[in-house]
Amino acid sequence: TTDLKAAFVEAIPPEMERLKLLKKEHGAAVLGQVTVEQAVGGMRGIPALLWETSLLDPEEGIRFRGYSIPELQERLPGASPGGEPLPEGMLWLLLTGQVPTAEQAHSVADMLRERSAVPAHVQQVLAALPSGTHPMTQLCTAVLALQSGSKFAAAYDQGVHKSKYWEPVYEDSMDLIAKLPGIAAAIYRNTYKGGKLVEADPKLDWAANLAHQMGYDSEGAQEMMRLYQTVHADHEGGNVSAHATHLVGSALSDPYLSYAAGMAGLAGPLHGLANQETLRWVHGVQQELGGTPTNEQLRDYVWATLKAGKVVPGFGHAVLRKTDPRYTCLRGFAQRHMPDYPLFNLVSLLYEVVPDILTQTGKVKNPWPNVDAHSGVLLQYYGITEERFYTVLFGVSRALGVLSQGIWSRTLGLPIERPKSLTIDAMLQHVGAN
Ligand code: CMX
Repeated sequence: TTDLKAAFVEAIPPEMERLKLLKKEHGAAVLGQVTVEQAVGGMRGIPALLWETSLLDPEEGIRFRGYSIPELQERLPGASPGGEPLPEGMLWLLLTGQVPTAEQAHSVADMLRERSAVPAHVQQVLAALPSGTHPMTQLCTAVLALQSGSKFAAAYDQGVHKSKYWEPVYEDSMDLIAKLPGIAAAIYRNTYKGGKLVEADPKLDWAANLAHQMGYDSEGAQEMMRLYQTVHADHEGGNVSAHATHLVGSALSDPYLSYAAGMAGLAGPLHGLANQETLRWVHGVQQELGGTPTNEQLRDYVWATLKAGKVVPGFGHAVLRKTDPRYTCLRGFAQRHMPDYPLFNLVSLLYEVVPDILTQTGKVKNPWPNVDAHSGVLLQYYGITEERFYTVLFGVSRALGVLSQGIWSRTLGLPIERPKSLTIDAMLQHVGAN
C-alpha cells in the first residue's frame, strides 16, 4: 500500500500482541532501581517510559526504529535519487516501523499537502501578538489556536469508545504535521519579512515547502531543510519535548494540546533553544575575537563563559556520552556544501577546543557537541540568519516523532502517567535517617 494510514493499521495487531506478551509474561521483571540521587537529580537514567519510535544509545547515539542516521541517509528516499532524505519517509518509518519506498514517501507528501491549509483565524491570532513575541511563543499560540478543530476532542465529547481513540488522534496528528510548515513560515514572515506571506507550492514536498514559504528557493536550501527536518524528528522518550508531549497526551489531552506542551519545553535554553543560544554565543566569539581566532583565544573565551556561571551551548548531553551523530551528519553536509564557509570553520575549531575544557572542569559528564552546536551554521549559510527563529524549525521536525509515538500510545491504550513523588522528609525516613 502507498497509504500511510493503511500501513499503520497493518502494523497494529502484531504490536498489540508484543505488548500484551511483555505485560503478561514479564510484567514483574525488574528494569532498574531508583536511587535517591536519581530521584532528586532529574530522574537521569531511570528506565520508566515506553517509547517505540526511537532509542538512544549513550555511545552510538540515536536509532530511529533500529536505523542509525548514516543508514537512513542511505535508505530513506530523497526528493531526487541520491538526494537528502525526505522527512515524509521518516514519518512513514516512525509510524509503521518500515523503511518506505519512494512512492510511499511521495504519497505521504501528497496526503500532507491536502491537509496543509492554515485556517484564517490562526493567522489572525498570530497577527494580534505584540511584535517581539518570541517565535516559540508564537508557535505554541498558533498550535493552541488550531486545537478548536481537534477531531479527537470532538470524538471524546461524543463518547467515542476507547478502542477507537487512535483514529481521531491519527487524523489530528496528520492535520497538525501538515499545517506546521505554513505556520512556521507565517511566524517567520510576520516577524522578519513585514508580514508578506508566500503561498505553498503544490509541486513541493513538505520540507521544501517550508523553505519556500519562508522565502528560500535555492536547491541547496531545500535539501538542507529536508535533512534538518529529518534528523531532529525524534530522540527517544525522556527528553523534555518528547516527555512533555507524552505526559500531557496521557491525560487524553488531544495532539494539539500535548504537542503545544512539548513545544513549551523545547523553548527552554537547556533543550531546543540551545540552537539559538549557540548562534548567539558564536557571534559573541566573532565579535570579540574576529573571524579567525587562535586556539588560545578561544580557550580563554570558553573559560570566561564557564566562570561567568553560564553553560557552553551546544555541548553536553543528559544521555549521550560521545559526539551526537546528528552533529556529525550536519557537519558532513557542511563539508559537502560549504567547506570554506568561515562560520563552519569556526564551529570546527570549537569542536577541537571545547571538549578538552569541559573535561577539565571535572563535572561535565559529556564534553562533546550535540546537534544544536551545528544546525545554525547551515541555516546561516543559506541566509536564514534570524537565530531566534531556529527552535521553531527544530519544533516542526520534532512533531514527526512525538506525534507518531502519541498515535501509538493511544493505539496501545497506555494509561495516564503518574509517577510517585516524595518529600525530603519522606526520603530521609525511607533511608532510616530520621
Ligand atoms: N557547559 C557548561 N557546563 C555544563 C555543560 C556545558 N555545555 N554541560 C553540562 N554542564 C555542567 C552542568 O551544568 C552541571 O553543572 P552543576 O553540577 O554545577 O549543576 C554539570 O556539568 C553536570 O551536568 P551533566 O550531568 O554533564 O549534564 P546534565 O545531564 O545535567 O545536563 C545538558 C545536560 C544538555 C542540559 C547540559 O549538558 C547543558 O546544559 N548543555 C548546554 C545546553 C545544550 O546544549 N542543550 C541542548 C541539548 C540537546 C537538546 O536537547 O537539544
